[in-house]
Parts: sequence; structure tokens; C-alpha cells
Amino acid sequence: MKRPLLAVLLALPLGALLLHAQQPDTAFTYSEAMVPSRDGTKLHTVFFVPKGATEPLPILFVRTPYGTPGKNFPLSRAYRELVADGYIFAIQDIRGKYASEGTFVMQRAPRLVDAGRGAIDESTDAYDSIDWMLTHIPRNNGRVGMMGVSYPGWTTAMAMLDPHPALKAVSPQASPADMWMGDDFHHNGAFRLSYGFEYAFLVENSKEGSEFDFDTYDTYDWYLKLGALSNIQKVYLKDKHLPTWDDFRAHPNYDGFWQRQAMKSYLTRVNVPTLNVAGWWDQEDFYGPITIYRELEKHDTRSLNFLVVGPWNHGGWGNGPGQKLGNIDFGSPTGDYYRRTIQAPFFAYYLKDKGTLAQPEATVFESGSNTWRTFGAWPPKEAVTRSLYFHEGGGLSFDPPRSSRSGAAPNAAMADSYVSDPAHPVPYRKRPIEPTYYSKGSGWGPWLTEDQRFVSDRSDVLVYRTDPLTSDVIVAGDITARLFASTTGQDADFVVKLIDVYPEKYAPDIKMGGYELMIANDVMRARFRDSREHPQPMVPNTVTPISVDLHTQSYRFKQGHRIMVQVQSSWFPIIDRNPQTWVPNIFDAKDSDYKAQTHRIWRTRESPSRVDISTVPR
Ligand code: PG9
Repeated sequence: MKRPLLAVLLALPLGALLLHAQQPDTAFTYSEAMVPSRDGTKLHTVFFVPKGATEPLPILFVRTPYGTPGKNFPLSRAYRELVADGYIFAIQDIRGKYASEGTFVMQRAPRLVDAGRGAIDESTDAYDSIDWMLTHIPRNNGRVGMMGVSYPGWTTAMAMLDPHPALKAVSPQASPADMWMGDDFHHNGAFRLSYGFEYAFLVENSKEGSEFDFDTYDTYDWYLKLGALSNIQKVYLKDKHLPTWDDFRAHPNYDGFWQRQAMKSYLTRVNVPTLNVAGWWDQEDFYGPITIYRELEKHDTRSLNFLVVGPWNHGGWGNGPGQKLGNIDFGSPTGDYYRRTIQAPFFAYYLKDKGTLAQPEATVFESGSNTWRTFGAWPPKEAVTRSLYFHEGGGLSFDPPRSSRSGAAPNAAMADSYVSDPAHPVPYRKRPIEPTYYSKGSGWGPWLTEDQRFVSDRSDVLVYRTDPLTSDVIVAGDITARLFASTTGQDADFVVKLIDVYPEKYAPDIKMGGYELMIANDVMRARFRDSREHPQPMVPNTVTPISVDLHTQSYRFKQGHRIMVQVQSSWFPIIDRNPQTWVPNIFDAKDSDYKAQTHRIWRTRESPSRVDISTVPR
């Protein structure tokens, strides 16, 4: 079978290994089958059955849109700890992908309750496949576990909504939960342009995937010369239609289309023991796993729902040591630790009755001190909120501002201003910005850990920083930026980044002196500040509260470090440019709609812009 391009490009655990697949795994018998589902569609599935097993084994089941591995796949390397424990592995092409029949639908919404018996979705496909495997795969022990990262994490989460009785444990890892609110395609309605376009093209341009052929190496240039979003269809796709791109254009707001596929409303029961896994620096799906954990937790009367978050990017716990990410060294092989002491015992307990389960409610890696911590709840109940207020001259402190907004015109005692020009947007990572999943190498994977000094001297980036800390500040829980902003235009994006500034003389590694490590971030598209379904323009030159959810973290700002906050109004091309004038649908904006505007961030007693962090004592 042709090597799956997508799995290779996406650098998921399976993909990363497929690239190096040479040695057949002689410990397994390999077979393939077309597994029937209730509507007659057959799903291509491959099986790795351990040779010489002394007892019936559980099945670990992965459902993927990225292609199944061939018989030479080095399973023992991909799933080392699980292979050592003994499982049958089943990996399936989801509907419409690779060798499976049927039609692929991006993030197919769960079927409606009254859809009738023949209705299908990813949950029924998982159910039907499990049913088939139990009777067709010899020497299974009647129990099935599911796991996967990202899209395969989401198919895992879908399977648990309406689970087959034999599904006894699931681990959705970096699963998206809501593509409009906070995962791959949008954040708070701000469109993730480079990701959305490149992924839609990769997955839907052909059944087996192909990369878009950019004519510049630095995609920052490509997206800028593209101009208005509408030009993608007009100039590049022309008569070709990618279903997902069409959906982006047709549904700019949080309408029924996005709400129907978002997971929240379906997470009303904990049906199966669930190990939720996320990475603090996941560049694709961090919102998802945290949301799934939190929603399930509301219904977790039997303590079956667990959370693990480590210092990882997207899937970074999959098969490498997980000690380093970009320039940051976390001091120990956190990926090995997770797989050996958390993931393997979880499945062994629920699928093989092996061991005892001592899984704490939440296991999180506290970066900064580089230690694993456990909590009885996430966010921790003992956390208290402290506010980091913005001050004149780029100051940041726990003291609220004292100046008052007088009737006078804005001045430096009240607000900071900057011109946000769509013709010169702030790059989200260091240029050149290679295509997201560039087969010849891309900086996409670790970008969230990049040194933010590369933009801190731009006039359109506001920078606030504390004095060097006199004692550690320990963040554990939620973080929210509360801005008071005004603009000369009618719409704006507000990007807020919470940053750890290393001391200039950093003894453990001299090259890290002054490093600016982003530990939380996100963007808020102001039109959605009051309603996601019904966006509203901003009233020009009027102070407007804007909250930006910076999600959740476990991080220790150490004594001698500084805390920094950066505020900017573009993050290009991961986020499309906001025209900053009022257009009902930005996908239809014309080039002439994009205008430079002056934005102000206020910091007075009445309008105290700040970042609220959750802290715990030592
Ligand atoms: N982040 C990828 C994705 C998941 C679901 C939908 C769209 C994209 C992935 O890595 O699979």
C-alpha cells in the first residue's frame, strides 16, 4: 500500500514513525479486513496480533483519517510500553479516507437522537467495528480500549459518547472539542488562516492528501500578497471546492453548524474510564482536551475521568522522550514518564485487570520548577485569583492603577496606543514561516515556545513587565486577560501573551539569558465580545471591556524572573487579518475594507486592564 502522506506530514506518533518504517515487526501477525458498518459501508482496518501470546488479549483500537500502517510498521517502537504489556492493535481508516469506503466529512457531527436506526456517525462506526472485532479477531479477551492523538483523539472521544459495552477504557489525547471556540480552525471566532486553509487543502484536495504548493518559501509573504480572504477562492482554488473551505466561508459566526459538531452538549455522562491528555504548548488542540475533561467532570460521580497535562506540543508525549521542546529543557524525559507510569498502567488496569490504579484526578507538569504535581481537582480548588495590572511606562504589578480617567483626551497616564496596520501584521512566529506541515521541515511544531523578543520592540506590540520577582509566583489554574480597549475603527483583534522573562544572566544556560517564554496566549475577535452568534461592531473611540480567555496553566515563575504581558492586534498568518472596519462576513471582505486603526489599552482606576492569574502557595 502507498505510504500515507498525511500521517507522515502531520508528525503524529504514527506519522513520525511511518517515515522510518523499515524493519518488519516480527513479533506480530499482520492482517487487513474490510469491516462492515450498519449502513453497509466497509472500513479498512489493519490488525497486529502478537505471536505466541499466552492469554487472550484486549484490543487497542485507533481510528484515523491519516492512513493505516503497513506490515512493516515498527509497532514496538510506536507503542513500546503497551506492546511490552501485550495487546492486539487495530488501526482503521475512517469513512471516506484511504482504503475505507464512504464519504469523509470533516469532524462529522454526531447523529441526531431521532435519526433512525440506520444513521451513522463516528460513534456508530466505532461501535460496529468493535462488534465485528470481538467475533473475528481470534483470542481477544472481550475488552477494547481506544486511544489517539488529535483527529484520532476525537474519534476516540466520539466512540465514548455512545460506547459499545466492550469499550472499557479510552484515552482521547489532544482531541478537538470545538472548532470555532478554540481548536484548530478558529479561536474565539478569529479564523486560523494558515492552519485552516492548509489543513483543508491537505485533507480534502485528494483522498490521500497533498500539500498546497506555495510559490514563496516564507508563507507570511504569500498570505500577505493574497490580500482579502475572498481571494483564496477567486485566485487559487478557482472552480475547485474544498468542502471545509466552503464551510468556513458560509459559517463565520458561531451558528448551528459549529454548535452541532462541538462536543460540549454531548458530554453528559462518563460512560467509560477516560484518560484525557493535553500538552501545555499544544499548537493545535489545547482547548479541546481541557474542555472535554471539564465537561465530563461535571458528571463524574464514579471517579472515572482523569486529566494529564505535560510540557508538550501537539502529540509530544507520543513516542519520544519529551525532555525538550524547542529551546526549552524540562529536565527529565516527561514523555517516557507519562507512557510508562500513567498510560500503560491505565490500560493495563481497565483492560487486563493488572495492577492497582492509583491515578490522581489531575496530574500536571509544573514547568518552571519542572516537577510533576497532582491535584484533587483541576483547576485546583485552593487556587486564588491575583491580578497583574498594566501601568504607565510598561509597568506590570499586583497593585491596581491609581490614575483616573478625567474628561481630558487620552494621555500617557491613562492608556497606551498603537497603530495596527493590516498591511504590516505582526508575525506569529519568526520568519521565514514555512508551510505548516512542510515535508521538508517546518518550525510549526515548537512555535509556542519561541523567544518572544522577536516582536517585543515593534511599535504595534505593547509590552508590560514586572520587576524581577522577589519570590516564586506559582500559577495553577485559569488565566484571563481583562482588557479595556478602544479603537478608531469598528472591529479589532486583541492578542494577549503571558510570558516568563528569564534573568539576563541565566546560570543554567547562558544562551537563555533574557529569554521570553510564552506560557499562555490567545486572541479575541472583538466583534464576538458580547455574542458569538450575533457579532456587533465596536463603537469607535469608546472604552470597551474585552475578556481574553488564556486558558489554564501550571507554571512557576521563579524568583529573579520577570512576568511580562504583550498585547497586539495581529498574529499573522495563523490568524487572518481583521479588516478593522465593519464587514458582516470577513470571508467576503474586499481589499479596500482592510484599514489601519489606532487602538488604545486603558489602565485607569475605572478601566484597569490586567491579567488575572490563579495562584497557589508553595
Ligand atoms: N490538529 C489536527 C486536526 C484534528 C481534527 C480536525 C482537524 C485537524 C490533527 O492533528 O489531527
